[in-house]
Amino acid sequence: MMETINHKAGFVSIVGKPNVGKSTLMNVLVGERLSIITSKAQTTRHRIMGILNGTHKGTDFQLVYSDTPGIILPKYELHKSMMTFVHSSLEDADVILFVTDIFEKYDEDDVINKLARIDHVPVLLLINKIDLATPEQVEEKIAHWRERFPTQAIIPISALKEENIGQIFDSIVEQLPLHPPYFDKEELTDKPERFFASEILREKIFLNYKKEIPYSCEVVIVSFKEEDNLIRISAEIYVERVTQRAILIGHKGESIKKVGTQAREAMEKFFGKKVFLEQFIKVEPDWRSKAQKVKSFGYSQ
Ligand code: GDP
Ligand code: K
Ligand code: MG
Repeated sequence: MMETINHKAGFVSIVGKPNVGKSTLMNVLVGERLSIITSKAQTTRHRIMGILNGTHKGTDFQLVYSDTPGIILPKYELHKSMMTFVHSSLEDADVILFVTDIFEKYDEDDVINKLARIDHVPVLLLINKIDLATPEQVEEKIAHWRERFPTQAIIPISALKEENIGQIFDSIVEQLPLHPPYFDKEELTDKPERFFASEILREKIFLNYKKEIPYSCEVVIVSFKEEDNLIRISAEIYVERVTQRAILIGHKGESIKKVGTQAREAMEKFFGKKVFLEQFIKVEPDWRSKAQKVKSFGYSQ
């Protein structure tokens, strides 16, 4: 059994508009110690970005940083997805990091009004990129947000220059509830590239097919080879039935081709390199009920 005494654990949701610095902040917060779990532990509610295990003031903790699938969608989808997010996933978070930057204006945004009214979950409002502003501009921005967030913590930061990061970290861990680890520490893997490649492909499958298909698919990145200017990625997509494979492939292979193109483009953007993506669709009857098979979907190599 897992240790339950004197252990803190919780979900930390990082939300905010594109380019405010969420990924940069996440990387700084988890640092070298980033570990990612296998995709079988994903839930539809949380898109797990990183897990951090550690000790803070004598207490072991497990922080599960997450994002929701909608938050990484392009801008035109953002409002809608943030609304969905506000309605569903916020209830699950133990701490919310709401990231904005020094330039952002949110004047007429009802998403913000909703966030400001959250009182069951601590929200840390982080004003990022203060390295690009004068102290007066930072003060002005804090005052601007203070009106909307009278009770929440407002922390000016620079994710890039790692300013005030310790303060965020302390606040997060202090707000975490006592809880045993959500994810077995033994099962964590340190292969984030594969994890992100599989997450990107999963997301594209999710966006291109109706509900049953995404839920009956499992994506396994069987090889991930990084060369000078290119990453070669081979992915296997497991489905449970021949009929599901047919839907996945689509008329003359058009559906899977579209998924592959979208996934490749997103991977290129994410990794900052050209990607060569191969996809193989395999039928594995009832893979879900085969615990061993599912286990082998991990990235143990
Ligand atoms: P995300 O879309 O919210 O995940 O934002 P990213 O983390 O990808 O950052 C978007 C851009 O802002 C990148 O070019 C980052 O280097 C830059 N950036 C992030 N944090 C800071 C910061 O504190 N200061 C400055 N000057 N740039 C930052
Ligand atoms: K970005
Ligand atoms: Mg990002």
